[in-house]
Amino acid sequence: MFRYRRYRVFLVFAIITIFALYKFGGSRTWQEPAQIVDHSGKAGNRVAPLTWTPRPEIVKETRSLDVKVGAAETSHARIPPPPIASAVRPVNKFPPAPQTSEKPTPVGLGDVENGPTILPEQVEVLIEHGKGRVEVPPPPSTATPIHWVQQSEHFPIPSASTIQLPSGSPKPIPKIQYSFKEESSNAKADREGKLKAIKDAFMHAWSGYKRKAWMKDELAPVSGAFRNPFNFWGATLVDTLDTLWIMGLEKEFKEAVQAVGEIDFTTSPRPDIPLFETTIRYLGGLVAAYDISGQKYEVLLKKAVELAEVLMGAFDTPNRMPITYYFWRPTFASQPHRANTRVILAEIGSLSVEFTRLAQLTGEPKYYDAIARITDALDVWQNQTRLPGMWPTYLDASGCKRPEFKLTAETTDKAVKFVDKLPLQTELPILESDNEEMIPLKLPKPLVFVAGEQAKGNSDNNTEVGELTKKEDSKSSRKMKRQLEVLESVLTDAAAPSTVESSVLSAKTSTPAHPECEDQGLVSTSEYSSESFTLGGMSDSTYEYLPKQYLLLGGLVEQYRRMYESAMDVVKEYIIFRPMFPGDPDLLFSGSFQVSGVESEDDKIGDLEAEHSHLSCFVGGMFALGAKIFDREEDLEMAKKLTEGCVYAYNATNTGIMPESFYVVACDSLTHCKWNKTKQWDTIDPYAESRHAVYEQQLKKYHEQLSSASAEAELAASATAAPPEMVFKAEATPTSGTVGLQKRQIDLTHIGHPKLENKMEEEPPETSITPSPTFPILPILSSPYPPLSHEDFVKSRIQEERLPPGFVSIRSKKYILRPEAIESVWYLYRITGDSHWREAGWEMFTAIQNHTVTTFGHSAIDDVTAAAPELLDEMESFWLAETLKYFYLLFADEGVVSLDEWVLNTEAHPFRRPK
Ligand SMILES: *C1O[C@H](CO)[C@@H](O)[C@H](O)[C@H]1NC(C)=O
Ligand SMILES: *[C@@H]1O[C@H](CO)[C@@H](O)[C@H](O)[C@H]1NC(C)=O
Ligand SMILES: *[C@@H]1O[C@H](CO)[C@@H](O)[C@H](O)[C@H]1NC(C)=O
Ligand SMILES: *[C@@H]1O[C@H](CO)[C@@H](O)[C@H](O)[C@H]1NC(C)=O
Ligand SMILES: *[C@@H]1O[C@H](CO)[C@@H](O)[C@H](O)[C@H]1NC(C)=O
Repeated sequence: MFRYRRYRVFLVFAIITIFALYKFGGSRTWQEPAQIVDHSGKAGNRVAPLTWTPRPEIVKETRSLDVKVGAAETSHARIPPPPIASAVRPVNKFPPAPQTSEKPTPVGLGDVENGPTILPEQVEVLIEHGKGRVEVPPPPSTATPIHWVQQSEHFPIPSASTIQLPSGSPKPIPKIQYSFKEESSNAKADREGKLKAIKDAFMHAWSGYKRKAWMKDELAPVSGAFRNPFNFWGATLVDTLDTLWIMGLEKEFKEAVQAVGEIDFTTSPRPDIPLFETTIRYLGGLVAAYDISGQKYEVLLKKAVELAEVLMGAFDTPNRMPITYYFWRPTFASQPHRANTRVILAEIGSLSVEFTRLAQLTGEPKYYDAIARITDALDVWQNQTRLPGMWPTYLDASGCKRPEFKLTAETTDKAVKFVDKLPLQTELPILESDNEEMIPLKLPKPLVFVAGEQAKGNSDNNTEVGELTKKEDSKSSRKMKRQLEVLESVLTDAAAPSTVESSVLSAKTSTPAHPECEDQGLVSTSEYSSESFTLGGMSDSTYEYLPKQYLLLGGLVEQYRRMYESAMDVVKEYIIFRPMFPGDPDLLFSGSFQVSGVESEDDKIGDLEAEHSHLSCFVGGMFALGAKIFDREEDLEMAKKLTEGCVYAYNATNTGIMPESFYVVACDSLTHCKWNKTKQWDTIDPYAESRHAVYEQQLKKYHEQLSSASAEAELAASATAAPPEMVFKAEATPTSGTVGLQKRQIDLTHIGHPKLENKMEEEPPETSITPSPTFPILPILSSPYPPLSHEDFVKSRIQEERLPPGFVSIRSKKYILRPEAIESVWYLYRITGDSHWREAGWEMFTAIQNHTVTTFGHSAIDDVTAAAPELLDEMESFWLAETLKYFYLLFADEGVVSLDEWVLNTEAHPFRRPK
């Protein structure tokens, strides 16, 4: 205690420093209180700062285990597949119309008559993809399922300011599809044979789903088990509806539509709804199935509206930017929230076509308003990002700019008081978060400081709950962040004492007050950390939806064209690159561009990362579509080379399937490039020189130690008259010509390679001065290993990683049945009419079919470079919704889902374009 007091000043200073660093450098994820919008309808009229309201419910609702559970273990108590007619689950009530004056209904009430929807034998576990994390729903015995309840909005849009769908007749848009000629009967027979093979593959997987996972989110295609990562609403069922129709499987379609009628979108064992995935898979699936089947199956639209009403709650924030992981249960949803300070671009930027089509079909403008506001916000920000024209993968959507933190005498005083109140071990509260994703997080008891008074800790049951976005930082940094947030609240409160007092008084609780926000638009998550700009994962469909939304709106909103064109001009300059491969094929890849937060000296904006990922293979199709509708001829040439890049990457591996993500060497120019092996080798092994330099140093030191040890030994020997020769046994020769890599080399060159890591376990040989009874014990000396030569190193990397020619490394060797490559191949075929694309697509199909087919369906595989990859027992809903649909459409008559009549969302769901 005494020492603690003595070092208090330093501690205070350190904390303030850390805080300041954090404040101006970090990103924040908490939900902030909002400025209240007057409920009487005077939008924007600030009344009082809200207090930070506790949300105690969630923490009880979720239990989580960090247990690895094989898929097979999840399959207990499978529900039998159809007949559907006998499974009489009550169809849920159509959600009530929005009622602004109505108080939220208490949890679960009004659904009692329906009984629990989770039956004891239905207890299932939810597995997050690739994480092995398991979430257990609340015990079914206690379950009266909690239902979503229509909330009155905290931040309503006055009906006069609702953004309306554009009116007027659609503008003429250039024809997209090639004018196909009549085919020969030979060609027709060949094509139909292929079409049948694809349809057979589809039926194989669809029957497996029906038999083993009916109405579950996903089939586990090897074990015959199932998973429910998408709210237990039957993701595969809904996602596949329109594929059934397109393939002419009318009986199957009707059966599936009937099952859709039984889905209850107002409840789920999962506490949050992933807004983006739910929109593209479920909402898109329902709306497209309704559209493509001639708008005759009303239940599809009814269910789409039921779901959309739930999702609309996520948009009830002060700036109307949605909460991307929406905690829908009434206790939480009824409170005001802000959008997150760290949001993934694609998750906020690609909701537009689904909500727009729903608005068109229902005539309800609020669905269009919801996404038009996001477009407007992206539009305003587009030319002000660090790479103007594009948006970074992460952004702050909260709309809340924190007041500047100023260090004053008073602030320091508060900090001193804060430190005094810390537990004796001077540790800030340790916060728990034992899961990576979507699990509510306990916040520390808030500490409140009122000028001149003692600190009050909150009562134990007033635990705060925060949300975590997916793909968060590491645990420890998160913990640090939370601790600093507590501090921040203390310090910023101190900076505005009157606010603290008044809000504490008005709330009559010990909930901490928060500083008011200044309004702001979409901004970077942090001023100083680096940002990534890409068309790949986390950004992709935001760009993809710009031309698609233009089409869906009949060309009546120029904004989408403008945004697309200014983005693509930047993309062509910074993101698209030509990869260097032996034989100099003329291909293009879409990589990513890293912009650091610190200004560089040499005017460099940032660095290209020559990565190519399967997700970014959609780019060719987008470029081709944009080229046609916006009359950008040059883009069509790029589209061909981009799509050719993916075809090339498929053909490059042992399986004939492209890996999830890999690195290559980028050429300096898009037009000229010569294969340079030296350059590839240098990229694979950039540390050869320093590796040798370190070795020389170590060798020098070793010899020095050895001779000093020898000298000591000699001294000892002369003192004891022992024969001095013994000493020289110590000079063991270092082993040369080692095959494996050793620790020191790896330390420098390690790039996360498990197979090499194993070799590090071998200890280097040790030489020591052999002690004799008359000798003093001398130090043990290790001789350094000679490092691998540049050539040996590179060759062993290429061999061990099975790197195809020209590859530098493979970040993920998986193939998880993704559609993006065949998607672009299909667009290119429909747009250019070149049969080359059909040939390329058929190669892809046979390769995928050969390596992924299982007893019950098709499975993701672990390693596309292996001769016989392992099956991962996963079959995402997009396999039936997208991948097989695009394969089918490639060989179907070109009039089926013509691009001049339909626009497809990012999950391959076709919406009818206005005529
Ligand atoms: C928790 O809150 C309830 C009322 O909300 C109160 O009666 C109880 O004493 C509190 N528990 C603790 C530990 O403070
Ligand atoms: C952004 O910049 C592009 C190109 O410089 C321009 O065409 C576009 O109009 C700008 N957008 C806005 C909203 O200023
Ligand atoms: C695929 O790769 C092989 C070599 O592995 C090559 O001979 C063949 O021409 C390639 N096919 C295409 C279509 O590029
Ligand atoms: C090949 O790459 C190396 C290393 O980047 C470079 O020094 C060399 O000049 C290149 N050779 C040619 C022919 O461009
Ligand atoms: C797929 O398998 C068939 C028959 O086993 C074989 O003829 C064909 O070459 C394989 N295709 C690919 C791309 O692996």
